[in-house]
Amino acid sequence: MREIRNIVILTGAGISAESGVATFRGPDGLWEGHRVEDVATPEAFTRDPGLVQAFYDARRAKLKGVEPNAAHRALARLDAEWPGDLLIVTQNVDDLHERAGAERVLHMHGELRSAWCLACDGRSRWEAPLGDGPACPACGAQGRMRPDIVWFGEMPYEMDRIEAALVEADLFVSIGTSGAVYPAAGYVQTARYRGAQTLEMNLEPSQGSYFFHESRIGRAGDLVPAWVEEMLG
Ligand code: BJW
Repeated sequence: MREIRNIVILTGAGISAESGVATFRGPDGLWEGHRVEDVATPEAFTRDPGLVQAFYDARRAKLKGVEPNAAHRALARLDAEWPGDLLIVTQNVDDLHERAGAERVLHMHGELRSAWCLACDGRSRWEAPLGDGPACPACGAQGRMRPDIVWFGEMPYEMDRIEAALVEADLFVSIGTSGAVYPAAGYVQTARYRGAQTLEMNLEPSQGSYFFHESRIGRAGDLVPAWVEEMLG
């Protein structure tokens, strides 16, 4: 096995579940009660912007009441203390990695606390509702702000940077993601093909579980701190 210096960590909704943020799939998932096509596609936004804005306004408001958990804090510690390259690629649109103190974080599916102005193409930090059609702080256009979220059929952010990190990775770790959504679901294969060791930590085997060298099954809040201790110990 080659020495581990460069680490890429992919996180999904499962890492925030113990903080009280809903996951997507499964019995209590966010998609329960919503059809994906009704809220998470650009077509849905064109058809019914009020419904889509309300869905994201409610989730943005809920963020104020949640805190990072032991898994976020452990990754922040690894980020601070790991001497090699490290990149946390999160599919999550919450800001719990940052609030735990992690710095090397990339949000491939966008962020709830960011708004995208369709008039000037600018992004602004955003805490308030978007449903009432606020003006863009950059260009002043009224009612042209949408959630800065990557919907189905849209290109995830920073694909080149992610690809470059995967190619250089000695270790790829996936935490709390079902492996149902591409391109993130394919990252284990990219990293493994380039010689990385691969590890997943999830409540249950993910859809791509057989691509990983090792699967640890359990809660992120238990598994991730123990793994970080192994890495730094
Ligand atoms: C715990 C736990 C605990 C619970 N501890 N674990 C056919 C084949 C292949 C691809 C496609 C296809 N048809 C269409 C596509 C492309 C499409 C896609 O993948 N569709 C699939 C449905 C098949 N992808 C796209 O459109 C993407 N864009 C794209 O591909 O552009 C073109 C392109 C091509 C090639 C290269 C590059 C680009 C865009 C995808 C955008 C995804 N957006 C969403 C919603 C918006 C954000 C939001 O509203 O918040 O992002 S979908 C939703 O799923 C969200 C998530 O980030 C994403 C992944 O979900 P995640 O995180 O895995 O959550 P869950 O709920 O699925 O799983 C949670 C897991 O945690 C479970 O396993 C639990 O067991 C576990 N867990 N508690 C540990 N305590």
